[in-house]
Amino acid sequence: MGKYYITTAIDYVNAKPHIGHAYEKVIADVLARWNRLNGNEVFYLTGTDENAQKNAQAAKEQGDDIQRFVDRNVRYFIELCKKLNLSNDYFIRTTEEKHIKISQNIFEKVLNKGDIYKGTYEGLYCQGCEAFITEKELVDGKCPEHNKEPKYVKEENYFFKMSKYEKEMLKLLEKPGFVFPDYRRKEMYNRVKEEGLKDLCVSRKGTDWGIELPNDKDYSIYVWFDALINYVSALDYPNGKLFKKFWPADVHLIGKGINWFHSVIWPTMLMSAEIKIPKQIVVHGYLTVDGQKISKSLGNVIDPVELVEKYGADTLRYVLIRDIPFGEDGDFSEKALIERINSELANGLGNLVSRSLGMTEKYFDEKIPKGVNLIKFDLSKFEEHFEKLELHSALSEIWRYINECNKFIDEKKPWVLAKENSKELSDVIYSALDSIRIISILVNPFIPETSEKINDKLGVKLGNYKDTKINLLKSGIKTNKGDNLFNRVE
Ligand code: ME8
Repeated sequence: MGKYYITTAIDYVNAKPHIGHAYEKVIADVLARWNRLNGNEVFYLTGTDENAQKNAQAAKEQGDDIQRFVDRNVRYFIELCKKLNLSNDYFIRTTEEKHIKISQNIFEKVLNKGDIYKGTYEGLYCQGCEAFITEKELVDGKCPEHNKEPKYVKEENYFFKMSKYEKEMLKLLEKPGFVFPDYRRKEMYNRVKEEGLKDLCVSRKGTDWGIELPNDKDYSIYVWFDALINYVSALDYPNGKLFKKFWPADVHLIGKGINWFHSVIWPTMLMSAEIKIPKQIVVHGYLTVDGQKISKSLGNVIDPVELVEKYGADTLRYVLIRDIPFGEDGDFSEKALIERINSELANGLGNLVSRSLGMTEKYFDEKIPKGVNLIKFDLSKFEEHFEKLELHSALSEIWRYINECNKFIDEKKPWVLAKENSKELSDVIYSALDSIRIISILVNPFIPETSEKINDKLGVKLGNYKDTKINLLKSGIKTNKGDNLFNRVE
């Protein structure tokens, strides 16, 4: 049995969560559950990035006390985890005492190593990114990510000698592996190669929000420096049991806009602090809504919690994964969601389960008949897709299997076999039920609640991935058809 530590980005709490946040958390949950299914010991971390100036700014704009504002918004993110049925093992808040202490410890470690010095910062700062930004990165004088003009700042500040780690960084990014998809690695490699690594400003002066510098009360730690540390503070670095067991992380899952922070800044911080670097940074694309960038001013910010309340967690989880090839940008629309519910969830999977259990009820007195599974399906493609993080293709493989099963029933016509008193009937029904059992395992990482419901109907327990072999379903168990898994939406 191996270990698997997966993290998501921690979200800013200047507003409620949006569908992009939900998307990332669902992908991480699919990977966490897939690893548990394969017998690994998993730690799945998510949480909130609370020390940012933009959080403080948003509170002030709403005339609220910062702490109260942040506490209130964090609740929406915790609620989202529950609503989406995420299996996270911890939810870190960067205003937690332990995180504050550990961030200060690491800052001090880097300082004592001689990797932090005082200097003057003069330049542009984008509050949306919470990052210093160069003229070169601007488009029409604005930050392209946030479409806002950056602020000019001139401050005496503390700097981290990131430049010292340039060679080591190039070596890390030189070959495929550290960043996935590989074109995201190349982007980072080329940027370091072309621009070189400059020292990084790691403090902000005179702010009334944020973690105090351990060596200077007039400053707070630059929010990205503390935010990245969440991945080790959550595990109680340096002596915690969790840290010893789970670090280095197997996957930091993040969106494409924050790749530089994770694939370049974070490793250099770790190199300086003499902590092992994570195994892989996995970068997903951005969601648009009805073809447009998610933005408050466009008024297209969809509340993922409302979607779950309307359609159910599994439906939203399914659609988010099914519609978007991993790594690419993708679009979310309620119309596309409804189409998928009707065709793939209600008709495809829902129909297979309800007709198979209905016939078990009718012909076998609600008991699983003796038989052999005649439906052959090769899972190697499914596994391959999963390993390559082609999650949308892994799902379409499962649906290929579901369609095979439905076709098998259509062709065998159990209702005719029943009339003819044919011996084949029990094999046909057994085939459908045993296949449904296997499908309940396959879909488990994606739509866990549905997976459980199928198991309840069959009267079995989920089992591990290795139980996806055929003919493991025991006969004689009492089944329970119950309600439809999904209802059609008109
Ligand atoms: O960046 N589609 O927080 P955040 C998909 N606090 N993903 C999106 C997205 C979209 N439209 N918009 C944003 C931060 N994301 C920092 C992270 S980690 C130590 C600190 C992704 O709330 C984004 O790329 O702005 C990031 O991975 C996550 O959502 C949180 O974004």
